Amino acid sequence: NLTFQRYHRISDIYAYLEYLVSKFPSICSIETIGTTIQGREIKVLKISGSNAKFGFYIEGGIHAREWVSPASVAYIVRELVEYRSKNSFAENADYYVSPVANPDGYEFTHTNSRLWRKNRRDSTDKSCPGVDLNRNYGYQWGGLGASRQSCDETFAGENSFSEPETQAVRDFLTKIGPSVQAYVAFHSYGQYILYPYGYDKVLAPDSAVLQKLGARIARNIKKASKKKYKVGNSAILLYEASGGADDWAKGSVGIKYTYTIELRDAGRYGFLLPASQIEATGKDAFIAIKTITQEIAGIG
Ligand code: 0X9
Ligand code: ZN
Repeated sequence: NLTFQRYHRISDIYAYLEYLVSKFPSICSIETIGTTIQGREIKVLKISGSNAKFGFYIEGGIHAREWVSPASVAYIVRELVEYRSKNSFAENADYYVSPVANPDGYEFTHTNSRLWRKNRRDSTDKSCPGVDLNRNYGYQWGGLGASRQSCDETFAGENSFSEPETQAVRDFLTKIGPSVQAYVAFHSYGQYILYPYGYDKVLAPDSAVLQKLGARIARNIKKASKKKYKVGNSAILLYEASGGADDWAKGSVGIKYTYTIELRDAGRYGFLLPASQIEATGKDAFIAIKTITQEIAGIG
């Protein structure tokens, strides 16, 4: 069992997933979708709905230092599994939850360097390791806001999908296929609800739907916690950045309800969000998942 009073190592997070499978075997199962450069497993927890009409992919921890992301995703998992009886909306979907999309980087922020962002790929010159996994996806890869230089924080990699972590997600989503209707990636910080595209100031044909639903999420969060989240196109509201998981999910896989959500805070603590704010931030994240599920299921 996990406490939400502190941040956890990946072994604790994975042990929690295993515990849920042992305690709730009829709804929970784990798939290892890949292995990192340093040999760590990339795990996805499937939470099956009794009346599932669509799949919902939830990604956390692609950026190593954004600790409140895996913590909030674990909080969502607890709501969907352990508190399932009061969250019956969840029966409408099969959730595929990847709490730590960048295990090597996440562990490195615990053991070596708290503000590390990328994975731990050794670069050719060895001096600057790491690829920004959220610049390594294959939709408009290598464009604006992505670097070709390994020393940069936004290094896109030698090629699109050069990294085992992004390959794993690509292959898994390709396999589970068109049933998936929602993809949410949790990041920090800034309190933004962002929708594609991010590679340039380009809107998808259905962006008005995403803006409207994003505004509903923000309203529901504000009602519950008083916190304000800004809603908008990611390139316009934040900055252009190509090769993101969200753009690929939307543009290549065709997942309609694709968002990147930057969780708390608005800048005071930034990546170093105190653990005392995990619960409240997890609640924001859970409200987003609930609101999107209700919209797709038509029970909003
Ligand atoms: O730059 C990013 O990858 C995300 N912001 S963060 O501060 N957490 O690093 C935003 C990504 C938005 N999506 C795309 N640009 N595709
Ligand atoms: Zn991030």
